[in-house]
Amino acid sequence: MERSLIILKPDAVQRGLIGPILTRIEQRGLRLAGLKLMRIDEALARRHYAVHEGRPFFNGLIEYITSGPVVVLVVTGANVIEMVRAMVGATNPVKAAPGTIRGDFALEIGRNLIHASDSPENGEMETSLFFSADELVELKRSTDPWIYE
Ligand code: IDP
Ligand code: MG
Repeated sequence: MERSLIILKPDAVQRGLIGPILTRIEQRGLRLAGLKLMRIDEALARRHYAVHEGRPFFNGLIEYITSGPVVVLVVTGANVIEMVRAMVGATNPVKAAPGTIRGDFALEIGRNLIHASDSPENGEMETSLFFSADELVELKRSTDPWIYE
């Protein structure tokens, strides 16, 4: 079982895209473990994006991700890291395929709407960065046997 930490970035919230993006995730059948609206402060932003520290876009990235409320969620299941990354599309929306979230809704790399964990290890790390254990649930749905063989 993997966990993917997804962030609907401030541009997604401001543009009224919470619903359309969550709909894709829900319709795919992905299993939610956590979901909340929050503001990312500078300290959390720097920890989350620590790997990019020193890059020319780093300061702009911190400014962007802290510029307004975000929606954060955790989805769980086999292969969710790869599946969610495929749904999100390439980092640069110019290269993102139509049918992906960035390929359908975004134009520029600095306003690319959504974050998703890029490895199972980072999925675990990022989940614990954004959610305490008591904020996460084990969701059982009556539809599960129709989604998982
Ligand atoms: P990812 O979000 O697809 O995993 P990363 O390479 O991990 O992409 O970069 C993290 C975030 O940093 C991107 O989603 C984007 O918001 C921002 N970013 C990355 N490269 C650039 C750039 O060249 N200019 C502006 N922002 C960038
Ligand atoms: Mg990344």
